[in-house]
Amino acid sequence: MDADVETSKQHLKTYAMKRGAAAFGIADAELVGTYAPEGHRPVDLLPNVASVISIGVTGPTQGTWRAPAKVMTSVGANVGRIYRVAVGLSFHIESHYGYRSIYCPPHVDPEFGARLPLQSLKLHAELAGIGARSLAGDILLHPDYGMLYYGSIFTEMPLPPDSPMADNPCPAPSCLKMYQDIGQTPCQKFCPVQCLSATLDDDGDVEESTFDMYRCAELCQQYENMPTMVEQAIGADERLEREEILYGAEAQSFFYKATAGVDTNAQCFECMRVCPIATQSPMSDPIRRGQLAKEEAED
Ligand code: B12
Ligand code: SF4
Ligand code: SF4
Repeated sequence: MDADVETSKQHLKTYAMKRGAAAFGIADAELVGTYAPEGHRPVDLLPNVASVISIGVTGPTQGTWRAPAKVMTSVGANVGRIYRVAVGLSFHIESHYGYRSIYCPPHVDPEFGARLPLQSLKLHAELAGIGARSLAGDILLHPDYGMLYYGSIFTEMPLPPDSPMADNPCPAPSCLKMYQDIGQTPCQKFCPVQCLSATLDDDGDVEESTFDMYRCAELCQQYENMPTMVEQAIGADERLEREEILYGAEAQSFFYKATAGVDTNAQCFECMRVCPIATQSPMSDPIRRGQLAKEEAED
C-alpha cells in the first residue's frame, strides 16, 4: 500500500472520530469472508468489496450503568450514534473518493428470524482490531473503551487492514482472582440465567468457555415480545382477556418502542454491568474521560 492510501485511511478515521466514533479499524473483506458462512460474507452484500471499516461508539454513561434494567433497555445502547457515523462515512467515501460503499445492515436476517444476523459486526470489529472476545458470551471488549457498540461500512476502496488485538483484556485481574476464589467470574456469577461458564488456567488463559445463547436470548427478550403476545391472545378463553393482551400496557409499550425507534430490544445488561472492563476502563467512563481531557488541557 502506498502513502496515499495511508493518508486516505487517516482522513477517514478523522472523519469518523469527529462524528462521534471512539474506535476505528479496517478488516480485509476477503479475510472476513473466510470466517463468515456463505450468504453472510461482505461479498454477498457488495460484490466487489475490498475493505470492511468497523467503527465503535462508547456504551452507557456511569449514571446509566446504575439504572434498573427497564431504564437501561430504553437508554443503555448507543446505536443511534453508530448510524450517524457509519451512514455519513459511506456517503463520504462515495462523494470524496468515488468508491461504492454501503452501511452494513446491523440487524437480523429476515429469512432466519430474531437470532441470526445478516452480517456479524463482532467478527468485523475483531478482525479490524477494535475489540476482543470476552467470557461474557463473546461480547467484545476494548482495553481503553470497554464495551463498544459497533457498526460497519463495506467499500470497494482498497484500504490497509489492521490486525486483531494482540492482547485480550478479559478476564481482568480481579475477575481471575474471583474465579480462583469461587470458581466464577463476575459476568458468570451475576448472569440471571447462568448461561455463561468457563475453565481458566492459573494464568487466566481460557481452557474452555461456553455460552448458552438461547437462554440468554430468552431472558433478553422476555417481555414486549410480539409472538408471545399473539400466542397468548390466541389461547385466551375470554374476549376481555384477549383484548387486555392485545391492547394492554405491554402491547402499547411494544408498539410505542417499535415506532419510536428505541435503540435496543435486548432487555439485559447484567453481565456488562458487573464487568470491570466495560464499566471502569479509562475511556469507558465519561467522568474519568472528562477529567483526563481537563488534565491534558491544563498541561
Ligand atoms: C441477535 C443479536 C442479539 C440477540 C441474540 C444474542 C445471542 N446471544 O444470541 C439478543 C437480542 C438477545 C442480543 C443480546 C445482546 N446483545 Co446483541 N446482537 C445481536 C446481533 C444482531 C447478532 C449477534 C449474533 O448472533 N451473531 C452471530 C454470531 C454467531 O456471530 P459471531 O460469533 O461473530 O460469528 C462467528 C462465527 O459464527 C462466524 N460467523 C460470521 N458471520 C456469521 C453470520 C452468521 C449468520 C452466523 C451463523 C455465523 C457467522 O464467524 C464468527 C467467527 O468465529 C448483533 C449485531 C450484528 N449484526 O452482529 C448484536 C450485538 C452482538 N449485540 C450487542 C450487545 C451489546 C448485546 C447485549 C449486551 C444487549 C444490550 N443490552 O445491548 C446483549 C448481550 C448478550 C450476550 N452475552 O452476547 C453488540 C455487541 C457489542 C460488543 N461489544 O461485542 C452487537 C454487536 C450490536 C452492536 N451494534 O454493537 N443480541
Ligand atoms: S445479557 Fe444477560 S442473560 Fe445474556 S449473558 Fe449477559 S447477563 Fe446473561
Ligand atoms: S466480567 Fe468482564 S472482564 Fe471479567 S471475565 Fe467477565 S467479561 Fe471478562
